[in-house]
Amino acid sequence: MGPKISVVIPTIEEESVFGLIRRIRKLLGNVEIIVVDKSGEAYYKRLKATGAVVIRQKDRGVENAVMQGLRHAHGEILASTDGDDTHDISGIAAGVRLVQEGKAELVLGNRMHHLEEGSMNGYLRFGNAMLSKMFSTFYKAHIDDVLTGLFVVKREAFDSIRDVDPYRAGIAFFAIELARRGYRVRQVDIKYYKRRQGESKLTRSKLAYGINVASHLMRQLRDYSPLLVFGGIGVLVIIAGLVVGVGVLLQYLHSGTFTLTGRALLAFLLVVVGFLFFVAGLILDVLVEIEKKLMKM
Ligand SMILES: Nc1nc2c(ncn2[C@@H]2O[C@H](COP(=O)(O)OP(=O)(O)OP(=O)(O)O)[C@@H](O)[C@H]2O)c(=O)[nH]1
Ligand SMILES: [Mg+2]
Repeated sequence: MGPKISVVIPTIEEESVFGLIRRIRKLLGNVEIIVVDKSGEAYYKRLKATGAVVIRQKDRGVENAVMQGLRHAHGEILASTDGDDTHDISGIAAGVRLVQEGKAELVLGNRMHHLEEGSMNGYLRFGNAMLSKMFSTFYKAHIDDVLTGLFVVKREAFDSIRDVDPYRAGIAFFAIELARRGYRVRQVDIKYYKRRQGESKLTRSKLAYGINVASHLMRQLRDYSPLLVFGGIGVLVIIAGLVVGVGVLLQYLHSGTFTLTGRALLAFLLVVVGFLFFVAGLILDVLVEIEKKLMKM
């Protein structure tokens, strides 16, 4: 017998959920299925009849829904996939294998190599690519689809964030929070289908989601790689100072006179400020390293 698996499905009146539940059982056998529902009474009754655990969501947002479901889960390995049945659920089995083999604590289903025609528009593809690139750079991972709706996570990793209040970033919330705690994030390729039924529940907020993911990634950069940010700014300012100062030096070498006082002062200031930025980055970097060590204890 393999490990106990729990699968969380967020849904708002998605008709596809019923077929999805059947197929998950067929593919994964005896798994715990937890549906987090924000729909009407009739739909709720039909959900209960499937035998899945059904949680009625009181607050809003897909990340809150998934968080609630995961908090209720009993599995050793936890997973989540969208209720509109657009993600290829064989990705759950592949993700479980990677986690079991000890190769990652979080596995994201990467849809970008197998997009069904019409499943994702150009804006979203571009935005997703940008955010995934940022994520991969900051966390030294190789992720192409940080906005995916399918993921698998090891219980112990999830437990480290179970009390965190989700921010509005969809599944990227989980990826960011786990990566910043040092858990390894990998991906498995999955197919992505276009919606067969119903309408998008996130359409209006997609831009807001994207901006929020970007701003949280930037915050991580500021908090967690201060040497890169402050050191980088410092180096740029020092270079600017040197560029300004070189004219003063050339004049002095040529004519032996020194008339460009304002320019010299500016150059001097820039170099000093740049140096201070650099030192601040170094100090913050040491503090962050200490904090990271303390968080792991
Ligand atoms: N419980 C719950 N489920 C939600 C909420 N928002 C979205 N969902 C579900 O989360 C899944 C993802 O939402 P979608 O509307 O499919 O988002 P999307 O995939 O970006 O949009 P489409 O490309 O149109 O499918 C779906 O199963 C939704 O029903 C929410 O606030 N609460
Ligand atoms: Mg969808």
